[in-house]
Amino acid sequence: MAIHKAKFDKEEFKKAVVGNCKSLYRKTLDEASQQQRFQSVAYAVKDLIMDKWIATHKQYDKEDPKVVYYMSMEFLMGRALGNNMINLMQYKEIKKALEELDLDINEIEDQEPDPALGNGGLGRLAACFLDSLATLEYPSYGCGIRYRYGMFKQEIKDGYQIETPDDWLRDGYPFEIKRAEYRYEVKFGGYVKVVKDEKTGRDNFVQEDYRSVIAVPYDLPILGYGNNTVNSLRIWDAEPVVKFNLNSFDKGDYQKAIEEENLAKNLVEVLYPNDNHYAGKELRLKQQYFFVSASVQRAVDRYKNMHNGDVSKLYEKVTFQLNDTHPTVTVAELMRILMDENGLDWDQAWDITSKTVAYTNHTIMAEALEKWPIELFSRLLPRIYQIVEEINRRFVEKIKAKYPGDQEKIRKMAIIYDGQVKMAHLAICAGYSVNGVAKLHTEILKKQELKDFYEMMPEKFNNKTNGITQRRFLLHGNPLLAEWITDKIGDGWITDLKQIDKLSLYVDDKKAQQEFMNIKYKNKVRLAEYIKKYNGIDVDPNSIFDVQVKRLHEYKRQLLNILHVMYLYNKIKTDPTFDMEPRTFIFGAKAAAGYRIAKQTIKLINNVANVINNDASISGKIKVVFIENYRVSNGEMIFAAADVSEQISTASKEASGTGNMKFMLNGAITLGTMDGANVEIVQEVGEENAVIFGLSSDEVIKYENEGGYDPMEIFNEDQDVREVLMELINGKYSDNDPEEFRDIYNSLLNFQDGRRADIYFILKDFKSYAKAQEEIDKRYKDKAGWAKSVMLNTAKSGKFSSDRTIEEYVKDIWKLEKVHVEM
Ligand code: DL6
Repeated sequence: MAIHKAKFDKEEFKKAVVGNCKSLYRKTLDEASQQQRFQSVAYAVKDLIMDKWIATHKQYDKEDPKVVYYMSMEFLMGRALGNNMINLMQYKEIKKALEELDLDINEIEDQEPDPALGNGGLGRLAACFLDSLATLEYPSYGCGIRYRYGMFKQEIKDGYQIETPDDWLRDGYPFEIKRAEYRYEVKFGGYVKVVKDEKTGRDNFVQEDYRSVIAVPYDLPILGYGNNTVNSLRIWDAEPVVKFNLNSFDKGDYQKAIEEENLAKNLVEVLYPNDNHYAGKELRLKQQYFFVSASVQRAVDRYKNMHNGDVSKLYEKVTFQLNDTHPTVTVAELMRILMDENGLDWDQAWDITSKTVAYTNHTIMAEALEKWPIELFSRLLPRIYQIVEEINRRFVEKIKAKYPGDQEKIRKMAIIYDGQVKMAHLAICAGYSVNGVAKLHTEILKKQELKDFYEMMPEKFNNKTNGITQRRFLLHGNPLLAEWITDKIGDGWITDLKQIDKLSLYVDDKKAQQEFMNIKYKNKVRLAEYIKKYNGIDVDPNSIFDVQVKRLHEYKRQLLNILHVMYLYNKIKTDPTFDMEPRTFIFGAKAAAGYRIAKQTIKLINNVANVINNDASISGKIKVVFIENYRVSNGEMIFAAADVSEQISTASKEASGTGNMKFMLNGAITLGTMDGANVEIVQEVGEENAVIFGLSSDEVIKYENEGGYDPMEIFNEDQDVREVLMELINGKYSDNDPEEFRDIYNSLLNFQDGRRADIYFILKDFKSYAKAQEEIDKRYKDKAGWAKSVMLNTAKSGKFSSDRTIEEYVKDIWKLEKVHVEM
């Protein structure tokens, strides 16, 4: 790939920063606040982007390439300033220019709010994909929602999670531009009137008595690394149809005007803070249809403008990738636009739609599967519901034809059944591709969760193992290691991560090992300083940094981790001579606001931290830290500093994971189960360079199918486990209220609320996890062996670049051509 580095005029840039400060704030730089300085710098960087952004879209208009629209309720972008400087290949130059203005780049970067328009892995994956698409010169749009408040900010008070609003737009977001020229009306509610067209005799379907909002897009630039491509992330804001609805006043319809005002205001207010969990809220369905309708209307209009108004070959130039089922109304909305607004008949519209929409599944967790009650769905989206009903009717006919007399198949596969609209079934029925996100996950989909669909339409199913962008998670997040790698093997890895394998040559070289570990140490010092600043805890950078950062969910088993810490603490207390490498257990996790057990787990981790960190008798052998408000920006620093990457989900539950890849890239050893992409990580790096434990996915699935296991047996037979569990309810970690952790205790041992005990096999895997932890300790004692292993993790991470993933999507699903932008 030819890398293009644009000329940088330092003096011009400095002038722009000073000028921005003057025109935005009527201030000189030294008078300005840090936030104002950040804004002044960000606008100057945006200026460096604009010409490329214009050129890219001119080129797209000229060449008319096929475009992928990545439809996603979530884009967890992280900060843009540093990333944009990196992708412009001007990080060092800008840093120098800022120094000359007496500005420290780290402080400036720290002013930027993380645009946190996502919950976790799903949204971050979308952000990595956009980075890779632009770097690989593929035409794309990310389509989403401009949530007024992003993912909540987490504060920890007395060990409890407190959610506060993330007002990321408060000071204005410098990189976005409002595209008021692309406004679309989106209609909700009312009823559908059938009007016969006198001339054609066709039935026209007209929505009447509806409420509507105007969708207005904001574009954020997505820069390719070292090229001129600047794609767009298009996020939609909602405005009332007419701010002062004179029309409505005239008609005395004051109520309608108020309702529309409120509809617009509420629609984009918040991102639902649920990860892998479906909440079934009416507003959520409104949000889905809102951004889908606006995005599809725009995509079809753009296509028509370029093809003399003829939509019949839309699929040749447009593809919609559905990021999970959240945007699945795309299917029916596209049908509606093609039929009701462009006069196509059903078969034509279906032919186009089913060649245009593709679906990615990101979870097998039953509680994440979206099903909408037909009452709600049809009330909110009456025309869309009619279309879904007809899709369902035809699909059921097909099922009947293929499996005559098999009512069971219809029960399991119909789109509408039991009074619900099943979004995954709609996506699979209409999509031309269905993919999972890691090999194991795709196999489980085919054999278990989506077995019937796979049997009926095997040709649609494929795997695309997730990836991450090395530009953010190594080049930006770990500059010391990035520079060292470039020094050793050149900078080809930045756009071709496979090349990082060249580091394998150095893994036995003592000097290289020393250098690598020195960098790890410095990164640990950086994180230790952060922990001291925000947690007030001293941690020793010479201890093993053992890290679990990700959303808090029972299946991810942070509980297993902290129970093991409690067990280890008991061991040290009973035998003060117990020999172990000092360990710092680091956690970071947000829990969904209404997820009781997850929030209790956060409290438990903090309480355990409190007891252990204040016990001088264990001479600092263990420390426990809970990092508040884990997000992309502090994540970058955390990955760089980790020795051990905790990937301990119940096998079969984590579709892929992407944190596991970020740790690996930064030289950490995976301590994990054979779940999600861990399986492929182990394949790449070799079993001897990871530590694997626990039930396999087959074993878990077998237990599940056969009704689980009895955790009481373990409780009765294993004294260590029993001791730890008793500590959950004897007040050892909850002075004020010994009952504080009763729910956690019950979840492990008692059948309750219709749920089996220990459904995530924590006690079943406990001993094997404890052994794996001993193995980590043993391996760490062998300094050279450890250094070799972590270096191999970095060296063998080439497969896990999102560039590879995107090339696979392009080749197997999207069939895009590259567009090279010359300037
Ligand atoms: O594919 C991205 C990411 C995976 O790495 C995680 O394993 C998976 O849990 C996550 N899935 C979701 C599903 N959410 N819903 N609905 O976030 O996707």
